[in-house]
Amino acid sequence: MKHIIKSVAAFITGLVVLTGCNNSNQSNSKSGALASNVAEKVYVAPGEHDEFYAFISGGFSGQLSVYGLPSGRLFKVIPVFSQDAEKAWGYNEETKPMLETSHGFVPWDDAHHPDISQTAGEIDGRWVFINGNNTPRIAKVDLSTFETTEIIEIPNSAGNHSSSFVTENTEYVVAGTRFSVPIPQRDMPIKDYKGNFKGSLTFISVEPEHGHMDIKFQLIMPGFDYDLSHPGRGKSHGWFFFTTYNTEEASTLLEVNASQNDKDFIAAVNWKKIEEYVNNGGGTMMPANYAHNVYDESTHMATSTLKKEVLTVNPLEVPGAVFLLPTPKSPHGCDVDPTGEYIVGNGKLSANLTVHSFTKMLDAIEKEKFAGDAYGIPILNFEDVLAGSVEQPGLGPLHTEFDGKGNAYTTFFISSEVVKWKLGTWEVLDRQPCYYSVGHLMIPGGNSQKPWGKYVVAMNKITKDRYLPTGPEVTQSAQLYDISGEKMELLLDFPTIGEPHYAAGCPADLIKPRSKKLFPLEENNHPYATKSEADTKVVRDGNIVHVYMTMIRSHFSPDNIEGVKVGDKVYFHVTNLEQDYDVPHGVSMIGANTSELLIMPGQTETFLWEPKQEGVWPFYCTDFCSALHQEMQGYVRVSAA
Ligand code: CUK
Ligand code: CUA
Repeated sequence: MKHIIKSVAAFITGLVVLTGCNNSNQSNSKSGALASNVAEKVYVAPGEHDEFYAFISGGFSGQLSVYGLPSGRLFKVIPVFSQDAEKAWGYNEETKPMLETSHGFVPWDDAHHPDISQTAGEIDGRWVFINGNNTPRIAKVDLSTFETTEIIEIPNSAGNHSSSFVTENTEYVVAGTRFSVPIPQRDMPIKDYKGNFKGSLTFISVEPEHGHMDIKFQLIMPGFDYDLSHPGRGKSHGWFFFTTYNTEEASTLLEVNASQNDKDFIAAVNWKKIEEYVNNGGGTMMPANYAHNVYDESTHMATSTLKKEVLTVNPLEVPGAVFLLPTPKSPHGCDVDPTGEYIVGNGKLSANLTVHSFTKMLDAIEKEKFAGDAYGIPILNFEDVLAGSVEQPGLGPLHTEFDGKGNAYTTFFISSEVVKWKLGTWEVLDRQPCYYSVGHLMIPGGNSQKPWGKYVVAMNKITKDRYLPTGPEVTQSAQLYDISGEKMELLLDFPTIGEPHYAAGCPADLIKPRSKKLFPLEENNHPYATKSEADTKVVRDGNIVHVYMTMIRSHFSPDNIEGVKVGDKVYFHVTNLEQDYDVPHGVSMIGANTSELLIMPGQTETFLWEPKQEGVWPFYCTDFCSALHQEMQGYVRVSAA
């Protein structure tokens, strides 16, 4: 056995070396000379488990995918802001409400930044939050079921990009607008942007036990674009930092490109102060439309509620709550180190990487050393808050993560590399090429007080020749590096779903013990649940027909249904009576304008069928569940209306 593993490992190593040698773009790279033990470092033997979970965003697929590290194996794709025929997400009657918004049913979004909940500044493995950029939303995925259980729409927001990052005790998940827009929305000339369009930074409270989300307040900000954010931690707990661009407040960025401000800002927000203000009755209720969708684990059903108002706060009403830190030049990522002292502004067009000091910021605020307040908000002096800068580390810095050993890792999009540098001395320690044009990177826990600084995953924007060609569209790609030693070592390429932006990771041991194996039948509170075959029935109510159906290895009950008419709306409410781990059944109906249902043990799901033609129409189980799976089938007789 051991011998086989060794030779498989050697074979994989051989492949990696070959790929590396084939690559023209890496004369200075070490991947052409990978150490012989590289394959063993990512090899997880059959039946063994990976050490880490990685949750990688699916970008424009609207999904979140779950990988193991170090193997790079894909375990699951969780539909969030998408319809998914595999799981019937957004197709069955139970989950359709999850995709409702104030604009109606929107079964798509652009999902960028997953962030795992934290307790006392450390990843706790309970929930993953993720943003939808396009129709601004924040979703919560429960890591006991790996299902999306809540989605809240963000009013007065557009682009929703500097989202969804959590504070140290998951007090809040925070969502920042990308675009400034008229607040409240109204018909007005676009050219009158300046002074009229506003940004919004939304603080969504997270109830500690079940994670129920609610918008606590919305900070109405100057008309910048807000790019990314991160919470303070440790000494800077209670603060939140946001990068901005278009501080010119221009309606077309062509103009900005011509007259680019030398510096944009990192907005520092003392959310504790605003929370106190709001708790004392501060702020203004404003009309706003937004949907709040909740999936109930006990009924296995979602409900969508349209909310009508939101509490807004003007920062000028709360002195000492918001400050602007000048930061060159079009900063993208805004990353805070594990101690909470350093705030890294990744200026995309800047030659150097700017790092601000939280201590110096507080000091300058205390001494009231301000450079001005052009927007009514105090602007600090660049020199007063600068901790240091990494000189010419690379081109096009985007994002930074931390290993908890005093090192930072920054991605450079243009020079296509990850650069390791030292916090405090700002010296560059190592650099490794990425294939190609890296966006985000992720160290498990790398945006918490306690990173597990063993691996970094780079998520690349361009794949080109890294895999077998698949026509014009090639897979997106991630790369895994070992960062346990002094030098980074490339271990693995693995394909990803959609466009991965950010990812979040943590040790599997934080999640595995909480993982649900099935849904106990006695706890199923679905209003149409059928808990034994004896209770199955077909009930007509006008032209609506309810089929109370059960499934168990390997038959449906009832399996012959008569009395249905053309033009009826037939709801199949199907309960899986199994109580064993990993025995789902599926059900599908010919001509149904929906997907199949894949129903977990103890769960009830519903699909709607509207028969258009007389006849006798079959249905069958879609999931190979037993030796008699193929026999798991039935008929519905449809008569003339
Ligand atoms: S963004 Cu994609 S590479 Cu949405 Cu976090 Cu920087
Ligand atoms: Cu049940 Cu196949």
